[in-house]
Amino acid sequence: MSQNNPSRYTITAALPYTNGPIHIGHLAGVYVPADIYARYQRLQGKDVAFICGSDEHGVAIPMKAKKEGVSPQEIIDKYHTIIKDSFTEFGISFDNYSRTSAPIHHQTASDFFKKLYEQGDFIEETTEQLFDAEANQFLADRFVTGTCPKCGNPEAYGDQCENCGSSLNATDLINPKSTITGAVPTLKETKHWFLPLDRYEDFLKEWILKEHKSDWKPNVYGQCKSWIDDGLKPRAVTRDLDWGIPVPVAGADGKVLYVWFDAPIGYISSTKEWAARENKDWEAYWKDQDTKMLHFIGKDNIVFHCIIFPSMLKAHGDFILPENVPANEFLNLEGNKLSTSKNWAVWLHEYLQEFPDMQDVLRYTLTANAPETKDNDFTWKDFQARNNNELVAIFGNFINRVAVLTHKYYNGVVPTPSEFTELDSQTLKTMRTYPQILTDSLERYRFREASQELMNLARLGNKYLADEEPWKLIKTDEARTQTVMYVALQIASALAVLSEPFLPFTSAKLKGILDISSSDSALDWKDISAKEVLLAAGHTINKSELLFRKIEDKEIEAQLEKLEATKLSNASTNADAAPQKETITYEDFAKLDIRVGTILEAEKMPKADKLLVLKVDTGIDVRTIVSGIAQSFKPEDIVGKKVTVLVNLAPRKLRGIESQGMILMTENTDNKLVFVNPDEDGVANGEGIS
Ligand code: B3M
Ligand code: ZN
Repeated sequence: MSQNNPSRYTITAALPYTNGPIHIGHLAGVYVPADIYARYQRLQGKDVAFICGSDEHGVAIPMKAKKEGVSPQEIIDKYHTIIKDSFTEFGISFDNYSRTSAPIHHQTASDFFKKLYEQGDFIEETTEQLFDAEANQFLADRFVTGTCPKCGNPEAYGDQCENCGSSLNATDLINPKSTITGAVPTLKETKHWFLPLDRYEDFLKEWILKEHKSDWKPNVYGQCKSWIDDGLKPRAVTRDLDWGIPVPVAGADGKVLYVWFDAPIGYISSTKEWAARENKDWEAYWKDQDTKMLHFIGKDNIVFHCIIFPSMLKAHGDFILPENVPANEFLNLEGNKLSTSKNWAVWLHEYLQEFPDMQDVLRYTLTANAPETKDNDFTWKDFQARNNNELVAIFGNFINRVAVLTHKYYNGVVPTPSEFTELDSQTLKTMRTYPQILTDSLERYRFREASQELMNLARLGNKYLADEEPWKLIKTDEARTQTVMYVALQIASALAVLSEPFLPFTSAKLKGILDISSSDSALDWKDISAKEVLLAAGHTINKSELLFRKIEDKEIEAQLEKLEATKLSNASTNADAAPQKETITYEDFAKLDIRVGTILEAEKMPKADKLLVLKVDTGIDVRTIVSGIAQSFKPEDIVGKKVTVLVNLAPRKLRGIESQGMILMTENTDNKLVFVNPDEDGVANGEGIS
């Protein structure tokens, strides 16, 4: 079911964490599609609140602060400003960009919690949670990583696995490890408030599985269905942390609201802030059934926006629910996952230094190649091709010809047409179908498709000029040339209007060239199909200027070299590496007797999943070593392997077998165990390591 033709839209875009600047992945996944949609609805004459703000709570912020040796407040102030500026520079037309540290948000989130608390919507429970004794800190969310119980990803976070999108509780993780100290956590009791999601199962089944089966994107619907089918569990909405919104009830000292409890309420607070400034009624945008609410997000945020936040809204009772949650998949960069910690990204502020005034090129490339239905790859070559072959060669070329010839032949005055030929009428008729074509794609959140249709309109114009060749016609048939130029100018006007959601800077420039920015000549979306004349004969246009410029090979090579340099520096620093241990003396090291050996025999330890029993030639003897590597190696594959052995480790009995040493192991980049391997020619068993 979907609302037909609502008059009011609340469009939210995920609140970015202020723990770093934003990159192309953020733009492609969330902000460009959201902005296209918001601009498009405004052009349709709809009442739009396009809402966003910075997400300044949660574990990510104090972690980043610690890393940079500054206070969390300094971190959020710094990145809030950088992020906000990037949005403005890329034309993301938020009606309001707030921040969750704002007093209005603290108040709104506290009140929301209190209402649910007073209604008895939470379960208060003392449970055992992961605790890092060394850091004296409970471990949840990003303070802890471990293996995802659903997909086996060894780097899942305490609240979520970024590989399979599952939402997790920290205690679900297999082999949890503190990200603060690297320690294996212990369990310690603490009290928290839980939102019993299981109570909302029936509601979610009805609302998502029945009502939105056909209008939500398959990736979104599929994820929701699998969570609901798995059975929902109560989820803690408070944390033991000193950064965040204090839990506003008695007996909750040292506890704050879980960031995913307060952040979506940030959409409400940001709407309130805007409404107060604009003298509007915020409640209409959150409570009126005639409002269509949409959440634009990345796929890792689906559970929070489709399951948890709607359950909170439902529990609260006064609010409407999102009509759709058009989440995107992820964007990769040159074949690798975008990563802030590995600096594998195109940062928006850096892009603008290198490609000044070329915001629309990036907006267009990211839209044409958006990760709408599957993860997608951004490549610099594709960026260059989209620019040179589409924006420059089709859109830009068409407009340039129209503007230059209008000045050359008519001093910039739109000529009077004579009789239309069949081709003229057909071309204008096709032009008039474009608002509907774009609407059909945009209303289904198919932004890639829409961007290609927009380019098809430019193609229509380009082809029309190429077929009619006014630059030749002018020598033989002046009247016909006037008609051709008139038709071309109508298409240019249509492009100026219809490109606005996608290419706002270009659209503004083009409206400037055509001089259709002033209110008496302004056009909107519907006018393109409804008006007989878009640009009247006798109207004077302004001087032509180029809309796009060609991107040279050397500019692309420079970008690729920059990424190559990042790869090299990443190879020498490992972002996942554990912190260095305490310093030791050479005497401490010299106590270790480490030698080269060869595995002679290997077999599985009966009734133990992890253990192999090895016979190892150490050069001084042949001895038995029990090693916990059975999940990484098959016994038959390792016989004959050269290995490094700690031979003077005190013997220890494992399942009744005495292990007389330890094989040194490490992990490869796939987190698989591998031998520390002295694989040089001619190293004999028994050689020491020093
Ligand atoms: N701060 C964005 C992220 O996961 C997260 C979104 C909150 S939206 C309410 O990067
Ligand atoms: Zn997973």
